[in-house]
Amino acid sequence: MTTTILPEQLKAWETTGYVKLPGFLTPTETENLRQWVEEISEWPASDNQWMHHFEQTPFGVKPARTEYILGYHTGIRQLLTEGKIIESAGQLMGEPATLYKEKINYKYPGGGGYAPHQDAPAYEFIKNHITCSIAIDAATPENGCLFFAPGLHQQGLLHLDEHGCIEPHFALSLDWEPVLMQPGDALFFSSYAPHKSPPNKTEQPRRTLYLTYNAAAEGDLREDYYADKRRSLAEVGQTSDEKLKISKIGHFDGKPAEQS
Ligand SMILES: O=C(O)CCC(=O)C(=O)O
Repeated sequence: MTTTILPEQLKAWETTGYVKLPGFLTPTETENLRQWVEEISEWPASDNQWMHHFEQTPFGVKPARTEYILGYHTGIRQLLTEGKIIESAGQLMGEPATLYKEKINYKYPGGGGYAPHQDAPAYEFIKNHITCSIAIDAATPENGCLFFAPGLHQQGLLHLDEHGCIEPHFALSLDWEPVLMQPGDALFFSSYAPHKSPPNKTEQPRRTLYLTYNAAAEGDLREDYYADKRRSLAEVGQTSDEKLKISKIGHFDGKPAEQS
């Protein structure tokens, strides 16, 4: 099934660098996805298959993120690589898309937020990419939804600090808009769209699936990306820079932890 992005949605995309598509997944697809995410969150730790990352919350050590999931879950693979998500990414990019990376951010109660950043510096190997986030739980400012500074996605990299995030003073000068989501809503955003999110102050998780696509013409770079990321996280594991442990930039404001 193909979803066509409407002209007013394309306009919002071009003007702001992001666009929300409410009710993008059907209720059945949304429920399947919720069950798959529950299953995946319970997969045991693995050194060379999927990658789990944990964080210390006030309620104990909880999963923060799982990535590199595709090869181990048929339903997820089909959802991400066939049909309306990849087709919509291609429509927004103006050319066919291929998957670059996939992750679930769980943001359990007390889970950390993310400092203002653009994704582009974290994702090497490609110039342009688009991320599609799909809400598994409703997302609100209270439980840590994304906030965007609209209209800056065509200005390249903004002022960055030593962690690869947007320099805090500059970030304070921007106008940030929350993007509230319902389960099954999709939000597509440019790799240059500045965004951030607060911690989860509620008693329920705020789980979101993030799928990043690049132009197929630039090649299938997913394995290269993950090989490089595993190498760089292993190196960072030897240093004291805790902030870098779940990403190649230091945008995670939570406390990375070992699985308990
Ligand atoms: O899940 C969130 O709250 C923000 C995620 C994000 O910006 C990221 O993982 O780069």
